[in-house]
Amino acid sequence: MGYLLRKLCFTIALGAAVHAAAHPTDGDTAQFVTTRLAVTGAVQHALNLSVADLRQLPAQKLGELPLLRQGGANAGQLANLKGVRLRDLLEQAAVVSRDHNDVKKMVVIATASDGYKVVFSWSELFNSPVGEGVLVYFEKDGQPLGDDEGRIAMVSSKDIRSGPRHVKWLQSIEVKKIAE
Ligand SMILES: Nc1nc2c(c(=O)[nH]1)N[C@H]1C(S)=C(S)[C@@H](COP(=O)(O)O)O[C@H]1N2
Ligand SMILES: [Mo]
Repeated sequence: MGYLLRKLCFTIALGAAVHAAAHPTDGDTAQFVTTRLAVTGAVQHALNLSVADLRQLPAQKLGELPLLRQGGANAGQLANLKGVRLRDLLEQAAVVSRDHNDVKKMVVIATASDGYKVVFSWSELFNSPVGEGVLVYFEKDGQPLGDDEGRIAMVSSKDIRSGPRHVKWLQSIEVKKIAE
């Protein structure tokens, strides 16, 4: 096989593997279920919280939220959620900033147990209307979250299309300064 052909095959195989990892099939989702959430990185107090710990923070509720995919297609909806604001978690962990311009160069990376990741900027969370709607949630219809997204998940309810930043099986939150 010529070099280019081999390279092409490798690229296709890799693409398929990455795609499979990002879209676990229903039925084998139990392996992704998370029961604790770590808050790490540029924070004064790293946190490792159970659902019971999350319940100690001020509760937020979310009624109904249609989910749209990145391309605009319908991806169902979320309803009757209970959780806490990501902002409140970050305030508890206390973001480290040496001077008042540091936070403007920080991002918050949310990682799920299947490797899915989404990013927020500090400014988006603390200085824009988006922050108000970013909910780390653990309850739906008064019940713990099912294996399809639980036991801890997150959604950015003020996004134009809220499918992409609906993070199932949320595992960690990392605060990181990405520019000097
Ligand atoms: N943990 C995790 N959450 C995720 C994803 C993922 O691959 N893993 N995909 C996201 C995307 S891009 C969309 S549109 C919604 C809907 O995903 P679905 O394909 O499972 O319906 O979940 C989001 N949350
Ligand atoms: Mo998506």
